[in-house]
Amino acid sequence: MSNKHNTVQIIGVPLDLGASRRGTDAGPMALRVAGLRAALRKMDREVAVDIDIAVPQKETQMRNKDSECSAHFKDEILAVCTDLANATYQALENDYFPLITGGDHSVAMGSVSATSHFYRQQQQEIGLLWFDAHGDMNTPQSSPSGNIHGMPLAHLLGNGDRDLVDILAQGSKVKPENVVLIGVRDIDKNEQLIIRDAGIHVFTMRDIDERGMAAVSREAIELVTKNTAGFHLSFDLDGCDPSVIPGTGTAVLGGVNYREAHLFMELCAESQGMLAMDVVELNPFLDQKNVSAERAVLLIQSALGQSIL
Ligand code: B3U
Ligand code: MN
Ligand code: MN
Repeated sequence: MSNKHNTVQIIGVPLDLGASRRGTDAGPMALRVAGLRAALRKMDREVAVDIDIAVPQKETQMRNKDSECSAHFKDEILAVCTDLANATYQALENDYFPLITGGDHSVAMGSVSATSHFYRQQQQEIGLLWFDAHGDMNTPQSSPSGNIHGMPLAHLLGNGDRDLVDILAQGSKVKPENVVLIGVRDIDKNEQLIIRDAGIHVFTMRDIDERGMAAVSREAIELVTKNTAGFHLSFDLDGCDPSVIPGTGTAVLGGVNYREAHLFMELCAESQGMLAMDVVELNPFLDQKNVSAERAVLLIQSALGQSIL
């Protein structure tokens, strides 16, 4: 288990069909404007040619959000995630480190499916570290909103809509004991029961308050690396406090502060176990002069091994 993928490949997924609010489709662009590529080059990282996944705009879809439907834009999101899964798989085959820039969090159904499938071909399991204010454990049946960005983790664990579960390969992509949810503070009523039954590890903001970010992060990383080839980090920017990341659609008070987020990223880098990474839910239309994107770039640098000294 080592992070030998020195060449990074940025895979942009301008998707906002999984959320009610428009705008995360401009996330990959905002990260480019904030200098993501140059920041990686400054760290002596090779950066492969970017890939952009084609995503339809809401207004071009005949069948618009339907209040009867329990998983809005399912067909479109399934197609995007399948394309993304193929692109991420190809990046891993090329020995690149895939850096997936969203886009709403639905994209993780594609990216994590690829990391999982790639390592399962080698008879290895992956860990999944899910940094988020939310649980993302709803199914179409439990969801209060019908928004698929509240459901990706459930689907990666094998629950929910069959087509979304079966992206790239049939069935669940991660074992619950190898999954850690961290930073959570906003869970729906039905989702609470689902999370309790799922058998995944959860560190809430209360755990971080009581034990400190260093101890919680170290335990989380230990859990996702113990019996695995390494871990996929799925980083929802709304896990950070809204004062740090104002540019996100479902901000929740009381999140991880700027230094804690860097520490988490630094510990991820130090573990040398990270196999791929998503950075999602950036909404530049809600941002203040692109500061959230600029901070996200700095956090990505920490995750990829930038140290202070
Ligand atoms: N749990 C709610 C809200 C939500 C989940 N993820 C985000 N928001 N970003 C839902 O709609 O499932
Ligand atoms: Mn999320
Ligand atoms: Mn979230």
